[in-house]
Amino acid sequence: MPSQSTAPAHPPEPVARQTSFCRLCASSCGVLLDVEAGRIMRVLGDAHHPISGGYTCAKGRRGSDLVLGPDRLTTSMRRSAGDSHEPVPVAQATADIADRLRTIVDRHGPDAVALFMGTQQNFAALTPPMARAWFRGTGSHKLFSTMTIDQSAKWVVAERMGTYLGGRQRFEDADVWLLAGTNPIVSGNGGDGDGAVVHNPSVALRAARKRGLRLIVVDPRRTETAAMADMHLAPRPGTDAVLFAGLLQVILTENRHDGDFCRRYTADLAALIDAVAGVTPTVVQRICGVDANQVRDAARIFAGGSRGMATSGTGLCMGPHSNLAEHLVAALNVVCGRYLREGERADDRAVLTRRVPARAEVAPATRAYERGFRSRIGGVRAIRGELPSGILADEILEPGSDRVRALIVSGGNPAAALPDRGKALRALRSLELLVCVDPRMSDTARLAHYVIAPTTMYERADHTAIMEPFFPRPFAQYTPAVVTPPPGVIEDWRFFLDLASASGQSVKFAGRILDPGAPPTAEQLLAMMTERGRLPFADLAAAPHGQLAGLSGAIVGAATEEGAAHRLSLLPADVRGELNAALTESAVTKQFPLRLTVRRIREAINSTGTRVPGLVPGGVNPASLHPDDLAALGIADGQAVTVRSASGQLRATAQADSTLARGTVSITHCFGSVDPRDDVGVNVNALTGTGHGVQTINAMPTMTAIPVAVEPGVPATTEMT
Ligand SMILES: Nc1nc2c(c(=O)[nH]1)N[C@H]1C(S)=C(S)[C@@H](COP(=O)(O)OP(=O)(O)OC[C@H]3O[C@@H](n4cnc5c(=O)[nH]c(N)nc54)[C@H](O)[C@@H]3O)O[C@H]1N2
Ligand SMILES: Nc1nc2c(c(=O)[nH]1)N[C@H]1C(S)=C(S)[C@@H](COP(=O)(O)OP(=O)(O)OC[C@H]3O[C@@H](n4cnc5c(=O)[nH]c(N)nc54)[C@H](O)[C@@H]3O)O[C@H]1N2
Ligand code: SF4
Ligand SMILES: [Mo]
Repeated sequence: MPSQSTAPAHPPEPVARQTSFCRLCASSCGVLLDVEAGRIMRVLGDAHHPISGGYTCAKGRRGSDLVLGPDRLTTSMRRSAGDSHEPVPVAQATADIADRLRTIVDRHGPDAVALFMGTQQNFAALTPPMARAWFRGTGSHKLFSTMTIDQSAKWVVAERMGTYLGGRQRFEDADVWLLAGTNPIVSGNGGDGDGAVVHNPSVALRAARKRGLRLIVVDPRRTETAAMADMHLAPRPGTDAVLFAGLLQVILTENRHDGDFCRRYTADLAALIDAVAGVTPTVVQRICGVDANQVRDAARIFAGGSRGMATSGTGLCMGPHSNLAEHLVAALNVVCGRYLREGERADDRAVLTRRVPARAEVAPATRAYERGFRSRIGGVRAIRGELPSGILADEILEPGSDRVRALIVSGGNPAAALPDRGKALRALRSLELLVCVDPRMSDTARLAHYVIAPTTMYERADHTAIMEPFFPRPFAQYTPAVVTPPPGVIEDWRFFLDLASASGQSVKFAGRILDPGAPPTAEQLLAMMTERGRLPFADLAAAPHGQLAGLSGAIVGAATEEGAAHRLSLLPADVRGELNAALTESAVTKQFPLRLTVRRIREAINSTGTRVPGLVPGGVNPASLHPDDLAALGIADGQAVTVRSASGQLRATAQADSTLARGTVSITHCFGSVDPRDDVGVNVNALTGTGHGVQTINAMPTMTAIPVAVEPGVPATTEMT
């Protein structure tokens, strides 16, 4: 803003109102931006936006502070002596990085180079394909992303069960829906549903309930979403697999399943019936702490609905037995036949991207991960071309000829996000080369040799191609850059293209080899990405509030001859073994009698927002407990406490929260700082580890439902992260 005391040399420019969309989370809400003298003065919801209808959240309305705030990097940085950084022109930085990568590859081979793809990379259409294109050119196998410390249990399910290719039932005409370990009113997530609860979620859920949808929520906390539900089951954290086995038991023994769907599309229903036979509502009550009658009612309500799915989020996919829990959620949908049949209207949401025809058949389980690149760390295999991020720190630290020595981080903050924070920080600090592409000095950036300063969301042209699966209706939007970026920054995609050419690699994008001598513009690349879609790019660019694409008329086709022979595997032997383990293990111990769960807040998306002054209430993330638990522990609301787990400890401020089930502690992730002088809360990954409880296949650590103890006061030892 122009200073009050100095008279402006020119009359102030008028405020111009521009349309765009927010790119901080998958919701992609339509916004109006008041721009004055090249700065965004205000962010408002776009009431004419066909999907978000004027809705924005607290962090979206602070979007300009988030991207243009005081800690915004306006030039790339290079680490100088000690831990300080000095500005470096991006062309110089790119040339240096290419040199250093070449030296590392010459000495140790391409697998010494790794890429970590973070959450914010996904909200820029051009970044993921270009970062991947650079990475492909390196010849390395060391590709990591946040998916494998998030919901890769969903990948594991598809690998072990197979996938029905007709598509999933939709929220819009569902009469029942079950949300487990997800709080869409805050996260805009809702599991891999159909996007209906992603946009303006409270309004969407209220409207659905009004038309008769029955909502069941499974969460140890009475969340904002649970408060709107017909039924709220609050299991002990980490016991969801048993709860879902129990729901299946009721449905199968009471013959409430869809026998026709099961006969046509599953291979082993009898094995599932047998495996869950002993998991009666009484057993569920004992293990999960959910009343047996509630289990029975929930099963009957879910199976009694004619349409609607069970979907899940991080609360399930991060807990112990996460692969099993997610498998049983999928099994519940299968036995209730909650998929689209031949002749029904097919999923239509591919507008800018190519539509994959839906067919009433099964892609069988292939367990392709068994043939993936094998890491020397525990023999863990790549799944869907990625190594699990749970082994990234060990990939860097453990000796071996293909040890990771150079790491490029794109739109992520692994220093805050990885499990076992102590080990993760040690690993990041020990790299020969750490490059972080980030508009802020994040924790990861502070440890990096080079920080590449990219444009931020309102400084770049973009479209919604990669967000399409999250829209409830076929929709697409394009936005031009609304404000001019500072001269020292570079578009994320352009950094990866330049790095590839400085390394002598060619880059393939949307099916063609790009000429590094004459790089395309962002608009040209965005247009290329949409060539196989059904909406011409020119039409898209002419629709400032985005474009509803209408229905394509596509229907679910008949099975092919080959496809008709395939079946879903409901209960492979390894899944059965996991169920037996989940039924016999008891995680509660005297030493760690409580369970730490993780939850999201409206005001921050992962670490983004945690440092914006005045955005997060209280500025830090407290450790919340039920008031009766606090009283039993002799802890007052607001008092300093120590939270301990088998993996570490942290100091936090206790907060009374009566929405939590007894025995549960809740802390939001991705807060805290590597700099002890910053007062920005605590990092929950001081309490997570990569030892006990790590899942087979995707090496997913336990990142929620962690056994902990809470004590008043600060710890005697000073070892804190
Ligand atoms: N214990 C525990 N740990 C967790 C979780 C949990 O629930 N519990 N959650 C896990 C999950 S689900 C996830 S997804 C991860 C989050 O892990 P990450 O995705 O690694 O973390 P973010 O904080 O989202 O990092 C995004 C970074 O991108 C930067 N950024 C913003 N805009 C741009 C841009 O336009 N370009 C570029 N290049 N960068 C940009 C931000 O400044 C920020 O530093 O954490 C995981 N860790
Ligand atoms: N505002 C905001 N939105 C976000 C993000 C953010 O940080 N802030 N992050 C984004 C990202 S990266 C992701 S992956 C998605 C995640 O989206 P969600 O999965 O919906 O994440 P949460 O809102 O944390 O909801 C998880 C819920 O799981 C519950 N839970 C914890 N442990 C257990 C358990 O053992 N069992 C059960 N049943 N429930 C449990 C928690 O109480 C919490 O309510 O959100 C995205 N959207
Ligand atoms: S929900 Fe909030 S952060 Fe997400 S797109 Fe909408 S305004 Fe932006
Ligand atoms: Mo995530």
